[in-house]
Amino acid sequence: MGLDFAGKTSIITAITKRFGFEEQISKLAPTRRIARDTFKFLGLEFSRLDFGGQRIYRKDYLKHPEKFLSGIDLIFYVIDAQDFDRYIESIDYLEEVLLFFKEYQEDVIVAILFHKFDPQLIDDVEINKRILTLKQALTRYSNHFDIFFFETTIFDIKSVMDAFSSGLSMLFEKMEMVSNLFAEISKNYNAILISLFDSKGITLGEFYRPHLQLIQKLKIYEIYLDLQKRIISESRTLYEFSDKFENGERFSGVIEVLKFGNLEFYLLFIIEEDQKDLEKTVTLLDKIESAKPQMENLILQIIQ
Ligand SMILES: Nc1nc2c(ncn2[C@@H]2O[C@H](COP(=O)(O)OP(=O)(O)OP(=O)(O)O)[C@@H](O)[C@H]2O)c(=O)[nH]1
Ligand SMILES: [Mg+2]
Repeated sequence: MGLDFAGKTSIITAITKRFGFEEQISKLAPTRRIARDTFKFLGLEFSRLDFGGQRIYRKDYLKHPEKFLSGIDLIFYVIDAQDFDRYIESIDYLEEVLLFFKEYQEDVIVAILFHKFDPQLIDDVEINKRILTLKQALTRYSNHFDIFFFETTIFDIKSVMDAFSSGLSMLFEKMEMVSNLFAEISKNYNAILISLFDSKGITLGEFYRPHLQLIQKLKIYEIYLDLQKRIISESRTLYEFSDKFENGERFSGVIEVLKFGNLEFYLLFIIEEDQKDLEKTVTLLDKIESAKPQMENLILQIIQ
């Protein structure tokens, strides 16, 4: 939900396509009423509702909230972070939506997306200040709701996928286990990153080496997206690779496909390369690969 032009349909398009969505997004028309679709995650089917945000639709939803809002488990509320002039209008709408949930159904999870936070704005003082002020104003809802904030932009697909994955993971308490386990495992491998994705690229859990730079995360994610495509087209279950960051630091990685019935997951493991002793790196990769049954066991516990 969110005002018209906030970027809701763009976000859904980006999440669904993941590649080459730019052209489609540049031509989106305003959503008429509610656009519904479904997607699967961990074998469960979810309904997704894209609430057209034009004023006349908003009025309608708020007039009969029980008809439109009942049964919703998770809201992604999208705010156009660049449009300062409409912050108040956007918060007013959010407030009215939350009022319904406060009265009738308190267990909704609310993810607030400060969207259109485009790469060139990351260090912009003005927008950062404005977003911070909004966050402070919104924390008063945390007495009643689980409320979370994200900065997103379609120019960084990872930011959108992260917000979506985090939102979904809040519906699955056990998913916390994955990230906790990865943090534990990482110590034995000098890991730069360990991530578990479903086939649509939703993150089930991840560990990053502390202080890993954003640009390095994005580099890894890009490689991952590319290799995942290749794994599917070549029907592989394992892919090893080696690459380097802009600062010259080299890393080795392995992607493993884990299958459960018709569900598929992708485990991405990235470790530092030991330049002086490459044999050590190879041994580590072998160790990771031999831990596959353990990983499968863990995922089985989560999806059951
Ligand atoms: N700069 C920038 N523009 C974006 C971003 N995401 C979406 N847009 C643009 O914002 C405009 C509105 O996007 P939509 O996704 O149609 O907005 P909406 O929230 O679905 O609007 P309604 O359907 O009317 O409720 C489009 O021109 C998009 O190209 C972003 O991250 N950054
Ligand atoms: Mg729309």
